[in-house]
Amino acid sequence: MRRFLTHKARSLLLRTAASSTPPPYPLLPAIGFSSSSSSLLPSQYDISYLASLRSPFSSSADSMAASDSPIPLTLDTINPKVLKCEYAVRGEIVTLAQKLQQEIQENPSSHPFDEIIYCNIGNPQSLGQQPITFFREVLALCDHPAILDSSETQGLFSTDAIERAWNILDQIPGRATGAYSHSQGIKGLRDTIAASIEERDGFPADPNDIFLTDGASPAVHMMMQLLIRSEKDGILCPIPQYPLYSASIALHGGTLVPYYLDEATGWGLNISDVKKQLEAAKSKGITVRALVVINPGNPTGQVLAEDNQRALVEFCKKEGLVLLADEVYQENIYVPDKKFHSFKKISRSMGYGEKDISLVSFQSVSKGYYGECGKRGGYMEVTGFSPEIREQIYKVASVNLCSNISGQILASLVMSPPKIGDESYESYSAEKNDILSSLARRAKTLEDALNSLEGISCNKAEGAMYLFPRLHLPQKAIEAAEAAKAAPDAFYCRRLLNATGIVVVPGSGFGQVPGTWHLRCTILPQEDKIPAIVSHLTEFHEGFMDEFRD
Ligand code: DCS
Repeated sequence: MRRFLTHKARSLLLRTAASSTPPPYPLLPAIGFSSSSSSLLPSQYDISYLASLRSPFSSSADSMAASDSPIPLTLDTINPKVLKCEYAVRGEIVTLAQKLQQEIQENPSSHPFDEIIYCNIGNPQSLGQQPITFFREVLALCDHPAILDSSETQGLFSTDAIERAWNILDQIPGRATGAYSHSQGIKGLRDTIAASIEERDGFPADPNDIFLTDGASPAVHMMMQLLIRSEKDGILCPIPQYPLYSASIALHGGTLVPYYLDEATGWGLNISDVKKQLEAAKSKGITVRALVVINPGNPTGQVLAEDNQRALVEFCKKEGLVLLADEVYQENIYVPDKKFHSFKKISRSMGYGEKDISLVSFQSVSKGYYGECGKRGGYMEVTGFSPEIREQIYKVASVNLCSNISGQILASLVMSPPKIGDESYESYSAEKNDILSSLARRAKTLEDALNSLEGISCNKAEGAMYLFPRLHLPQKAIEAAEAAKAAPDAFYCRRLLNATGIVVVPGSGFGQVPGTWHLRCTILPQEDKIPAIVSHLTEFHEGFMDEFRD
């Protein structure tokens, strides 16, 4: 396999390098792109991506002939949808960062920095954020119920954590956390989640509408699997978008239909643009089936105004589109004048019920103040689908048997944390407020620092975990990027990494208005690291601008 893949990767690399200059982002002309088009490669514009495909295999390759390999798979024969799928958050830039990290470990003076700072991914605990004590107490007790009866446990764990663990275990048949559960998740946990949604929104929620999943990602894939029949099926997605959506649409063979968020108005949503894009897609023979909205936004950080939300609900109802509402950042809001309103609450408050709109809301334990990404918990709340379709969703969920039980327990905990009067309440709220207020300060410091730099403009992070500044790059830098066969923002991010050890993701991985360049930087490094990040970023940026000044 080694030599054959190496050979094929190289030949694809050469073929790609020989092709004409590409457009800036492969999904933007997404209306009508098809698996039979020329765009079969993940990023045919990014030569180094293909180079990275062969890197693990390259050592012994050169001396071996390819054609005698018995290995059946080549890049030409695997599912082209897999080749087409891209996921920038863990893409080429991270491969480079890992290489640099290895080099620093082997020789600490090999680079002008002594650590890699991962600002590429929303993974708070990997950067030192501590888990919420109450959640972990309950998880630990559920995982090892034998200690629940021990007298020492009373002194070590809070009484409400012990009580909650008993409650949860009582809801699990045989108290067996190591057993498969119902494919939608443990019923008692779904009851808790439904009750908390009801409390959050002020409208009824049904535990039978909840599907517990291993994070929000599998839930999104499940819905794409249900919706997409062929490349003629389109999904409206915000641009910029979180690349789970473009990746999942590519994997399932559909067409991403972009609608653009308006950077000039703080990444506002203009419903007339959404309508225009829908009409353009229809005129190309695309059947648009659903609209994705991410609120608060990733990578853009905006919190939608209520009237925008109502306009989207109205639009989806009128056009018969399923509304896929990604609400995983519902706890991450940093500005006092904005609040989270679920799309379910908005639609119910407009008087629309199950019969009027098909709506899926995604939630995750990975985000918020809890940041439990590695526990893989989340759910989708599915409303407004007929019983036959619900059965089909259930069938797809059941193919995976069930989501992991710790993730299920955590999903119930984040939706139903300690309440006033519970023993843990004070310490729980202190931990939560510390994290959220620190995130707000970090967002503001980074935003101010970026805005103080020549050629960078950055909208406020009203919510979520990211800043998405625009880079107004000098023409000479754009030409240098072209010469290096990289998108200008990828070129900038690579230079930043090589100079400072800071890992950010080029805007081209999320989609952007053609001809504009951005990067995405998380606000997650611990607060004491922020001043150093700001000074390294500033120093790098000033040097970069001087080097390429027109
Ligand atoms: N939806 C959005 C908007 C996200 O940002 C993420 C993860 C997910 C869904 C899926 O997360 P889970 O599967 O863990 O629930 N955010 C990625 C990101 O942009 N950085 O880190 C991961």
